[in-house]
Amino acid sequence: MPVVVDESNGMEKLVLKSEQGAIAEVYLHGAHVVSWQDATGKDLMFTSKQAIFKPPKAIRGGVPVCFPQFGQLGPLGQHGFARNTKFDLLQETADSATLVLKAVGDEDEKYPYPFELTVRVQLGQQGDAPTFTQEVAANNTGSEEMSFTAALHTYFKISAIGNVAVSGLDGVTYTDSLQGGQRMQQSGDVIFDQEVDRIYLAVPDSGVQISDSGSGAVFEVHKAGFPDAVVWNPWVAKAQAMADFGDEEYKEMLCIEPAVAGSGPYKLAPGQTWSGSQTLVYKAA
Ligand code: TA6
Repeated sequence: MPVVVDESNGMEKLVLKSEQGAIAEVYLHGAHVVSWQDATGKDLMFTSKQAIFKPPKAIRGGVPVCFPQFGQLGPLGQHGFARNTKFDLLQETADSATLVLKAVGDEDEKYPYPFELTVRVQLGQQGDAPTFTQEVAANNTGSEEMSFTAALHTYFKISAIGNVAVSGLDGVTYTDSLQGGQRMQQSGDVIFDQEVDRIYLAVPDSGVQISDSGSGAVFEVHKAGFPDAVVWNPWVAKAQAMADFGDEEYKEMLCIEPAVAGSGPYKLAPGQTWSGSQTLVYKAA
């Protein structure tokens, strides 16, 4: 499918469709995936009804690409500038797209390091389960060492926050962003009855799952290249504080974000490339 202009916001996007009928929409702005639906049209990712589709503003939902910085882990604005910048289309097929950001080093005076960031999105199928694979690669095209943190800040659509548990993190050390980065150890599944904002460190690449007792569905989160995983639900106060997020929308979303965060920053020598990926598997009831 060629690049199309979304009539509602005038922004360029690609609409990917798998052989089985799953659909994903990827904006050139930020190489931002804003939706992933199964073949029945069910939303598997969350995007706020109040999301602002007006560059350079990052879109609230889907998968913001956080690079060359995650959060406040560096001198740049929150989550770096890749999610606020338009990518070029390198390649596309019916069910995949590859986009690239060729940063020349003047995007932010605090980051005078040129790089190329490639983002590839691929829809697939694993038995009856639709899959979503996203690969990122950062190549240092400059003459100096560059360091970065990063995340694929994925917003999952869930039945209700009280219905979900995240497994696969038992015993994993995390830093609690709500407690000044205090190091803690996860005991059992992660459940949600308040704001949660945690960076889990050195997380196994497979085994993290979101189980939704409301729908009976399970999301499997597989990753590579990203050592950490961020778990975030804004809960009531933070939801009310975000203009591009509905006050009640915290109930229908959960972020699990493969990241180079607490285990970073990573460093790239001139000419060196780092790559990371996530593969999401949606198993309906
Ligand atoms: O995902 C964790 C986090 O760093 C939270 O602290 C919260 O700020 C969230 O990202 C959203 O950040 P944003 O800049 O998109 O509002």
